Amino acid sequence: MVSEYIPPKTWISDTENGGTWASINRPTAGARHEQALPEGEHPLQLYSMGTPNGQKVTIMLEELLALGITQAQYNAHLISIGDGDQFSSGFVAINPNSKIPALVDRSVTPAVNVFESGHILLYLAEKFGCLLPKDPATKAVAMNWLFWLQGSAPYLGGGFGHFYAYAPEKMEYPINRFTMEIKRQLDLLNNHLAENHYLAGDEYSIADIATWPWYGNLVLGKLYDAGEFLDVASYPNLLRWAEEVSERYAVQRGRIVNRSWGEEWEQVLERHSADDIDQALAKQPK
Ligand SMILES: N[C@@H](CCC(=O)N[C@@H](CS)C(=O)NCC(=O)O)C(=O)O
Repeated sequence: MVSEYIPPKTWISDTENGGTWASINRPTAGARHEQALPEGEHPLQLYSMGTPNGQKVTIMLEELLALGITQAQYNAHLISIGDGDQFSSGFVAINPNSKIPALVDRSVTPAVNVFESGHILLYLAEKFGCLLPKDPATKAVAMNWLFWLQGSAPYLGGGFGHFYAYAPEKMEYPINRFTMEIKRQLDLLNNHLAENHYLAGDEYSIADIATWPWYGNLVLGKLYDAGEFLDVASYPNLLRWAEEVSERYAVQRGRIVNRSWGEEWEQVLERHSADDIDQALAKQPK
């Protein structure tokens, strides 16, 4: 296929590209409107949405609470990215990159702003001394996979997911290009998980917490509705891991926080206490 598009000498932003997220895209950074962020009573304030990047942090916080770490109590405020909440002056002051998730740790003075989901996981693991292996060699394996995820998931979300699910039309070239890469990534995870129970070996860690919302949800058919297209049944070790992680109490809780779509029982728009999640889960059909 030969493209009829001839790029101009210098690109200018003068067209609507029509994709699902087109209305929020602009080629400039910085705040677009003045608005302060809400604040709750807990030491940790999370500003997020229940996308895979958002789920990483709410699953982490629920894992910490399940371990009995009460200092991990948090308020999770919804940042609706389709409505442009990430461009408010309050959000940009915490994360100049205008992407969810962003965390404010008010348990220290001055308060610490943390952005980039992988960094938030590492920050919390180090702050509370858990979910990151202590042995240096095993810690290095966990960090390898955490950094792998942060570098690889954009090919899944911004590449495959964008062209397969969100682009205004189905285009063969980008879908083929990103499907090739995603199937290579799935094969990589499947091979690694044939030899390892979790990504860093025997210990469940922030590497699993970062990876499950993307690749776990994908192979369980909960992301882009692409299970059949990607033939996920051909990755049995990855499926075994995805199912096992999805059964964790903290994962079942964290995955529904700041979520504004899906079934009613899986939408906890804002989480200010454990009760907000309990009430939603109670509505889950048995
Ligand atoms: N590398 C970032 C990516 C975060 C990200 O892409 N967030 C998306 C939602 S999953 C977002 O906020 N998009 C809004 C926008 O692009 O304006 C991280 O891991 O935190």
